[in-house]
Amino acid sequence: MFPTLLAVALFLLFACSSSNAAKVVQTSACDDQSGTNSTNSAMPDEAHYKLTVSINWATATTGTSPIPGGAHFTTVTGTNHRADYAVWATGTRATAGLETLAETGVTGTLSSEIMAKIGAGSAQQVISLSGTGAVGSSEKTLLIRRSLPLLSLASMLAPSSDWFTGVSCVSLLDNDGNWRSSLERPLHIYDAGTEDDTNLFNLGNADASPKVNIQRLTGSNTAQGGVTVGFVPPKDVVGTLKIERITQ
Ligand SMILES: [Ca+2]
Ligand SMILES: [Ca+2]
Repeated sequence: MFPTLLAVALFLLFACSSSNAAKVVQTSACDDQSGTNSTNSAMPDEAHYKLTVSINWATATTGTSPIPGGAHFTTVTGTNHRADYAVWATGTRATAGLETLAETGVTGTLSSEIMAKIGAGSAQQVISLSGTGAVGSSEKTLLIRRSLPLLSLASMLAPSSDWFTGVSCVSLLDNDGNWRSSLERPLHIYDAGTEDDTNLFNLGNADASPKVNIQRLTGSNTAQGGVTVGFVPPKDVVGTLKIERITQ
């Protein structure tokens, strides 16, 4: 018994000391993981950031259709997290939480998924910003932990089948592990791959069968049900996300 316990203790000691001395290597679910493996100790462990979502869908109509009546964006939901967790990513299947958000705007399932990741140490907080009309903006100030520097957000483009906008794995750190002072990202339109798109800008579509990977809609591609998307790039951008470091 004793030699076994000693062996386990020695293994744990070695594992802990080696993880402190070397870079922390994580299984990555994110393309962008800038600064996540940096050992830059000069940077503060936390930073305040202001997020501003600015929407202007009025300039992002399809090639032949005006924006639909009642057009709006639902509550923006997401988290800041490690590279071993992607809330969503193009080329992968949507989670049940993203499917529900993209199809109905309801955020409860996605929030539960994020809560589970918070419990596992892979995410810090459920981030929620107010939704907007077809034109509008919404902002939020957050405290971000340096060990969880990647930002992911999603908001349903409504009404639509399963189309949404947002960002995935935007690092608030540069390659040297310094907090970025400000950055801006375009808000593209994505198809969650979970609902047929035959009726454009309509909630009354069938569940996708089979479900496919999340893809960015660029106008030149064809959505589920054989629908030609018809966006004229760069009009597949419905807004911008501005991320600014602030001092408090
Ligand atoms: Ca779809
Ligand atoms: Ca569905």
